[in-house]
Amino acid sequence: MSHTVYIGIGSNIGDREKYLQQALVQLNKHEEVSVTNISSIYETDPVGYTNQAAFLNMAAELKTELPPLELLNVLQKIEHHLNRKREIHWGPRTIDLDILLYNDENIESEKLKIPHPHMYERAFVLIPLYEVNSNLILKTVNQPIGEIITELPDKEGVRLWKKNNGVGEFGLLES
Ligand code: PH2
Ligand code: MG
Ligand code: MG
Repeated sequence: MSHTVYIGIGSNIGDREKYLQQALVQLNKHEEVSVTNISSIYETDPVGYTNQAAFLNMAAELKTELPPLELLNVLQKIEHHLNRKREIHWGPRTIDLDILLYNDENIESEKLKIPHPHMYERAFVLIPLYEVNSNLILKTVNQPIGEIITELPDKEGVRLWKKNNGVGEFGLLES
């Protein structure tokens, strides 16, 4: 059975767009993962640790046969491959790949929490995610995603940077 997964992607070091693009291409190349929808790219003010450069953020929908921890492992390998260093908590990074939702599952392990525990308060996560699937209902708060976004305070920190013109964007369908 194929699982439906939503991920958040971010970068604020170096050629940010290229890191997003390479992460998606590498994910889609994996035999047991397909990227089925992507958002536009947004430029976003840093949240949490604010003394760092602006991020590019986006969201993607995946279909995969992999169970959650194996998918996490694939994402971490791609982060490593794209030169991710773990230094400051919430600090600058070439690439960050976060699992937001995995089907409707709730997972609470040391390595992985799904739904992503901070996603409900973050406009840089929810605005791109809404673009990927505007029908999502976030079970933990039992609210449609559009309603949560309406109530979010910091939306002006999220600005459309490059509009997505279809899933063929970023060369995803080329390999
Ligand atoms: N990621 C963080 C902390 N702060 N701020 C923005 N704008 N975008 C991010 O992706 C981000 C952040 C930790 O993962
Ligand atoms: Mg993150
Ligand atoms: Mg992360």
